[in-house]
Amino acid sequence: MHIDKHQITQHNEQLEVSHRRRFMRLADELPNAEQVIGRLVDFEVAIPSWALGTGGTRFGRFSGGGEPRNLEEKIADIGVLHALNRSSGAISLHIPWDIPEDYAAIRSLAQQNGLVFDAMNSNTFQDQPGQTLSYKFGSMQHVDKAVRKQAVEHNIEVIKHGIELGSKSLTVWLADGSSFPGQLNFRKAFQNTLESLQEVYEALPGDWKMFVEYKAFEPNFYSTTVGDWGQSLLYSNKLGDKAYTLVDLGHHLPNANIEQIVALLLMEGKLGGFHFNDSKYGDDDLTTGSVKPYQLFLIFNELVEGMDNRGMDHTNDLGWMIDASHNLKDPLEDLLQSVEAILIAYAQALLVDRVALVEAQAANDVVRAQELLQQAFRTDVRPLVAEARLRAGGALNPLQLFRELDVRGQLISERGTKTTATGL
Ligand code: AOS
Ligand code: ZN
Ligand code: ZN
Repeated sequence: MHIDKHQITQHNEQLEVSHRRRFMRLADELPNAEQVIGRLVDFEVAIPSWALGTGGTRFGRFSGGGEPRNLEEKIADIGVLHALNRSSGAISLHIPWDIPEDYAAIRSLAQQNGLVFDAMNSNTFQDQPGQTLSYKFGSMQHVDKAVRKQAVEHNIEVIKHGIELGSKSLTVWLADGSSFPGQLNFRKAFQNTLESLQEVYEALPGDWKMFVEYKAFEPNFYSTTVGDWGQSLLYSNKLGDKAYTLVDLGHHLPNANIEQIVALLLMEGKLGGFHFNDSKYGDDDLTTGSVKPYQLFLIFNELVEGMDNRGMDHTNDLGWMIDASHNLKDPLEDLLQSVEAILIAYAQALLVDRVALVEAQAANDVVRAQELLQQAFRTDVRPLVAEARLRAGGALNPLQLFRELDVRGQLISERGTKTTATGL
């Protein structure tokens, strides 16, 4: 499966006239349309290798067919997304689900698809075939030093794969925690985890970052050893300059003020990046922006505020990634929707009149401040996002073209209907 330039051009020609009309009208009203478009063109969000297949739950899994059966096919899938939207030019691998057999071949395949390797992800939440010791009672927190050592060595192994592929970061998400009061000595669990993380940190190349991902609950339901941003920040501060906190939007207790967390982490220089998704209840891993688009906008508002004032570069400074996986939709269509939602929220945040906002805040003009945010959020920026994609060589309407070309049908005929992509 491969999308040709001329297929995109043809699609864009069909939509060009109506797009141009809507774009001109909007651009006319905005003081900074060109600046926003420039930022959108530069923006990339990485796609995780495990989001390309149907997720499933313990109650069942319904395969959609044509799912990637190996790393090569995962790269091809993301290549399709990137060809369509020009904003998905990075893949995030998971070890051991994506162990590359031939580094050079994988690197060149990624290059042909215009992709770079984003953060590497380790896995100490499942026992793998042939593994000597079990992670049933945790990995880096474990009471048995031998289990901790196994977890550390696995992470170092993951770094080695990443070095070969040109990745520059390791994301550590630990399922460690406890499900019953009394099961765990919290302080010992923290100390063990810190020591284990320190050993991994020492193996990190000088130009690498380590992202410590927190999660409030699941698979453990009484305590989680990296349970919130405070705990993650404690670890990253103790580890050193290369360690950062990673915010997965689905990993908070209900109604947490994620935008405030983001603002403070940025202020501390400790925001590593994001796992974008959305949820109603918990770690639902739904399409980004599908449930709480205003929250997504408010997060981007803090990012624009905190990063632009420091002149930070959106493309290189943060690990932007989607972390989604669910049962119902075509995973590729879902990812196109997520990327679009992220670009929309980013564009809206770039529309906020910051000078006026500072004035309103200084004057305690609460109504005006709120109006300024809502004015930006309620602007339909889709023509700006489409224009950015057009200029970057992508499709005006990626989802429509995906369907017109029957990408899924082609993938099914190449790969079959009974496919299972490894992933969560
Ligand atoms: C788990 O809930 C986390 O979101 C992880 O970031 C991720 O889904 C896992 O590490 C898959 O590799
Ligand atoms: Zn995540
Ligand atoms: Zn998660």
